[in-house]
Amino acid sequence: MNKCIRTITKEWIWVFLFTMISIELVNGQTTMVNIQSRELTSLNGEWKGIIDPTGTGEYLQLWTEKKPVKKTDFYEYSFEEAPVLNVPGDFNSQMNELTYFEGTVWHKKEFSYSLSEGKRLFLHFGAVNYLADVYLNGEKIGTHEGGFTPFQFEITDKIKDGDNALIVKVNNNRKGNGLPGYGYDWFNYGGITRDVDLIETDDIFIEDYFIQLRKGSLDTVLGWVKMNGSHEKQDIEIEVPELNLRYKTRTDDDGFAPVEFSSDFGLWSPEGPKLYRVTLKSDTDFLVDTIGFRSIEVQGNQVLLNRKPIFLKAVNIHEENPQRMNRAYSKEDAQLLLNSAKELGCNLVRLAHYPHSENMVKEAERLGIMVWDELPVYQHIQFSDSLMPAKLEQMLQEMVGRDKNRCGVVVWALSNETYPSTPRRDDRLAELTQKCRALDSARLITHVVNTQGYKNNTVEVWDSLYHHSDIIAINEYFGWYLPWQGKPSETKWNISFPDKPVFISEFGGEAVYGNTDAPTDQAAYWTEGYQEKIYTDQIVMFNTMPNLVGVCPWLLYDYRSLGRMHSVYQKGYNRKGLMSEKGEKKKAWYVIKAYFDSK
Ligand code: GCB
Repeated sequence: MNKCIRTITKEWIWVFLFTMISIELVNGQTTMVNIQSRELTSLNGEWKGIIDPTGTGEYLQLWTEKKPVKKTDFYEYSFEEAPVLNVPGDFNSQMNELTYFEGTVWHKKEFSYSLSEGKRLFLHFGAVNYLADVYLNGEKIGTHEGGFTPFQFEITDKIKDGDNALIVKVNNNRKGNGLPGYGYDWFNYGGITRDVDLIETDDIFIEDYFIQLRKGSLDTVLGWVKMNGSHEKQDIEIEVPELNLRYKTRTDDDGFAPVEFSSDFGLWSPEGPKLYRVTLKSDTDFLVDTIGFRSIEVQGNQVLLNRKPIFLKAVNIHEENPQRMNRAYSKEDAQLLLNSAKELGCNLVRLAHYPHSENMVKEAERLGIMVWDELPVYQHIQFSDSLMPAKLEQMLQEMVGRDKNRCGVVVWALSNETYPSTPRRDDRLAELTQKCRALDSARLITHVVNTQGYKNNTVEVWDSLYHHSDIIAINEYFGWYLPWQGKPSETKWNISFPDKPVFISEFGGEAVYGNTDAPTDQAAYWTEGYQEKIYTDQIVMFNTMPNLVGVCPWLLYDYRSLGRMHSVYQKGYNRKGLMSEKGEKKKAWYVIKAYFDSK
């Protein structure tokens, strides 16, 4: 059955107005969605790199690439024989000299292009960690801050017919007022870590769209389509051939078209990750996407997927390829990590602690794994910095902008372990939550907190950020950072928000794979047995918890983190993996596997 409705509801007008305000305030340029369906020229591959630990390249204006003309001329830089850096790729893992490098590496790519008459051209980066200054043919075309989200610049008027030189100053220095700030427990892989593409479009093209079920509905899509270019009114047609569904809408004076239609969708779920081929056609553009339909909501103290309660069997994952020890980015990397999560019995992955590549999100959706997308608002953030609201908003916009049509994404996590004592934390994060709800009113929003008290075998859960969270997300390390305060089976819970669902977003402890001979009753030996006991005790404790809707061990694989300096056991790795970096399963893996199988 195919009902086509063209009612304009208040709900979407509000959503769209807010979206527009956000975009105008922060970026000036919206990053287009679904670039895989567009006319692309990849700039991936071999680039040249100049390492600039002292920052002299800026003073020398390295992007001008001056060449000696007179006999007396010389310039103290040249890309000519510079080392090759592969893009996408973090630079740290590509050259020994760069292993621990945090600073500037200039990247250069030469390419040839010829832009057809009447077309527009955009330069799109999947992600650059952390700051990117981009120069084309000696001219600066823009800057971007933030290591894990896409951005683009229009270069229609800057591209030359024939040879072009693209130079990107990539800097991965930590910044006090960055996102994240100075301190974090993962490896700071710098570089052009995701794809770089040229995107050619017509003068007027479909820039963005939102096609997902309206909150709580199992049959009605509520969304919009937005054109870029002239704002002449245009017909837009959305088709889902498998459902025999053809829906028509029309853009208004702002190039915006409301979308609302119903159908008898086969719903996406972990058991049946159904996706449909969806096409969008305007007078001047045609895009194909693969979209699924499902509802996610909280009702009382439960999480409902497609209106049925679900227990979230989750695992934390960092974006690191455990075999190659570099920043993960490809489909193959995603499959390696996600198949491991699947083998563990997971139906959700928490992509910690920043937006992972689009490959990760899409592969998870394809494999039937729900995704928890997270902003790198991690621990000590300078919320009172005057630039912080704009940075937060931009990153939110870029994360939600990219992933909003992925039904696999069920949670937007807006912060992790921030501290109530940090000035302006509460109001800045409250504002961010409101903005997130305005961008997408259908998914769950949460803030992850570790401020709970734990004394006399009672856990006091209270942080004010939970006012803004659909689910209470708790990180706790009882049995590791905090010794057990009584019998796990007798743990008491005092949760200030008794009506909300509770999710344990982190728990665990460290162990070295194969370390089974040392005493298993002492933390300082990093034994598998000690870690295993933490897990069995935790599972006993979970039975004492009210409103528990899921758990998420920290984490799947051991991963690099330079603050982990124990020279016998850690060697620069956080050893809380259920598996070693080589994929060897520790005893705790089997405990979680059995727990998930029982759920
Ligand atoms: C946490 C953090 C996570 C750390 C983990 C640990 O609470 O959220 O990023 O890596 O603890 O291993 O200490």
